[in-house]
Amino acid sequence: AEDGYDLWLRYRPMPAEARASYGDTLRSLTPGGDSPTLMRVTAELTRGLSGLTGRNAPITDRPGEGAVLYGTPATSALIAALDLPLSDLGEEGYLLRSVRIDGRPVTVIAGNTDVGVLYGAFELLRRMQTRQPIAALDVRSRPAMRLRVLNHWDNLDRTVERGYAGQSIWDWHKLPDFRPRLYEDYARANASIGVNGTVLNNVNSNARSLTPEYIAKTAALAEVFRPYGIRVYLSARFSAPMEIGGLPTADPMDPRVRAWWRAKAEEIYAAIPDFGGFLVKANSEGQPGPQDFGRTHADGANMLAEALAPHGGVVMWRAFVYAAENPEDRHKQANLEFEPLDGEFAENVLVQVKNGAIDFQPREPFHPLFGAMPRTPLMLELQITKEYLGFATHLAYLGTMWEEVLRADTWCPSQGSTVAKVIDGTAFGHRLTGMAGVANIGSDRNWSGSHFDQANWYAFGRMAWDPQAADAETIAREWAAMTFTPDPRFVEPAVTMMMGSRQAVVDYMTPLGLHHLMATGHHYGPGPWVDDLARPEWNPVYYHRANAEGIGFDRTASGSNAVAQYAPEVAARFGDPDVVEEDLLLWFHHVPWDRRMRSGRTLWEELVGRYDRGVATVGEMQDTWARLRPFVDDQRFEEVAAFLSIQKEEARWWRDASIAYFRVFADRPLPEGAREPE
Ligand code: GCW
Repeated sequence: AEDGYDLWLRYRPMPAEARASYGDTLRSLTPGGDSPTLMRVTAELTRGLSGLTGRNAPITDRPGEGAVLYGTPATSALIAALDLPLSDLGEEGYLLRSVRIDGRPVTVIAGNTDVGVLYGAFELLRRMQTRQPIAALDVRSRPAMRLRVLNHWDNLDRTVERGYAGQSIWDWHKLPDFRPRLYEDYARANASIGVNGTVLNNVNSNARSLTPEYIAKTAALAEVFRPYGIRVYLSARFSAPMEIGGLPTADPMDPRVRAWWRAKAEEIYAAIPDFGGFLVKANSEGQPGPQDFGRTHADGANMLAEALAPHGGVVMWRAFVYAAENPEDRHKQANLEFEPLDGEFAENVLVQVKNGAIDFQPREPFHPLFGAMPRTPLMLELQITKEYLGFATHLAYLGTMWEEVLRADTWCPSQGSTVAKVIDGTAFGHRLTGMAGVANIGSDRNWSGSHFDQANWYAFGRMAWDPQAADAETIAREWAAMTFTPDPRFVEPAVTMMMGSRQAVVDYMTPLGLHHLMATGHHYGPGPWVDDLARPEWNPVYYHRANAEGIGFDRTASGSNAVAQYAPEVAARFGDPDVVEEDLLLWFHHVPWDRRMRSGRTLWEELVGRYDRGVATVGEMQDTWARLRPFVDDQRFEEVAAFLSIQKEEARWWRDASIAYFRVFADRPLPEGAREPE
């Protein structure tokens, strides 16, 4: 059935001509070793070649004409003899090359490690799936980032925080003994896009995940993932020494607490020798942390780092903090807490920073911390699951959002220091680097809750491999070709639809820099009127600040002055309403309703226009999809079509509710031609 389970690893038969030519180029397999990883490579190539070309590729010891020879120089004399340029490919890079051995054409996949070879095998298959030539290959690639990690916000009871794809795929109850095929397919999918780590449990974490019982379960998953180059990590609850360790405190300066964490690390590494480390949400939204004991984030992180260091583990310490007691603009709080700690974190600590300062909104300016902590490795945290972009039913390709943040120029230390360069270490010479994505994976047959949300998982991996090179459109094209069909009559319109989809959500939910206007709790649907929540910064009215004069949050010197947390050049741009991009205008400025916009319309007219444009774009997406019917199987076609019609309804809902509400303040007529809200 075409239920989406195969993701982008969907090796359906090519058309006859292609089958013959690709099949002739790749006829047989010569593994250069028999490690667990190379056995997985053999399995994947076998599956891919037989699926795509319809021919079986026999396994041979000597590479004959059309062989694929794969392995490392360490385990294969044949590969060693080729004297390939592998030295600068690191531990995870790969080389694909068409060579001749004894006069016969052979395709080589080589790396310094078996995992590099695995990545190369997936690249070869990707080239076939996207119908690129493979007869004269000379490709070398290595990841620019060390940690490419999914963050599962999965609870031990199998609920998933902000998950819209069913239950958690981790069936804790049946682990460690029962390991369904699903776990291995999860690992295949991740390895195919270069993901090399996974944090199994929610950052709002339960200390039980660190008990012996759960360490054994985690070890079982680690065993499944290991041949695929994927390490497991756990979210650590800071107060665990009290909850499961029987200590009266979790103070990071207390020797008993330090000893407890050291022993815990030893226990974990005894079961999982390649355990990755801990992810920590501390002193944020009610989670325990070092500040409960009068200590800093650095004190807390360094204590855990000390426990993990002897085993090679890392701490990913989150900067997503905003305190109830702090009256400052929420936008500023992470910088206020973390900037002063720059330089104080241990060597194996990364500070993990969301792309924007508020919370995964449809559009945010880049987080000011990226230009403010040169002496600390900063990890970028993206949200693959669409908490604020319509859950799984709204089609929103996030590649464009992530490309926008990666390309944003922090101007720190100088022009051109993009967020990509900050996180990949080139801006400040850090070697410990990483990118995290909050997973959108669940137990739904299609993994992600919707077919198009698979693209966001895919894009995350591809972008984490090399953030400076990340190109949302190329990635969308690859994904669409692999997941549906490489026929350009499908791919081109589908990619156009994807590329415009996130802007459409911005337009119908939070245009022109508006943000955090969603309904309470579940974050689905509009709630710009909400102003009765316990903490001021939870209320949408705190963010839009609409009144009779205008709308928007003044974050310049006359307001919260959050702009001053950016480098002066960036602050100057964001801080000037005539210069800042209109898509961020109301993020930084409180703007009069009659201000002239670049279109010549007033702000009020422009606002309504953007809402209308968002709704209209969804209509166009529906039309596009309808035209693509001939290229898509019925099951997936119908599912996507049904979701698009939900999205259309709800785009209207957002538009109508927002316009009806803001109009009370604007007190101006709807622009000519605009539909009355229902
Ligand atoms: O976006 C908010 C979410 C919370 C989440 C928190 C965080 C895990 O609404 O559900 O908790 O961010 O990132 O810690």
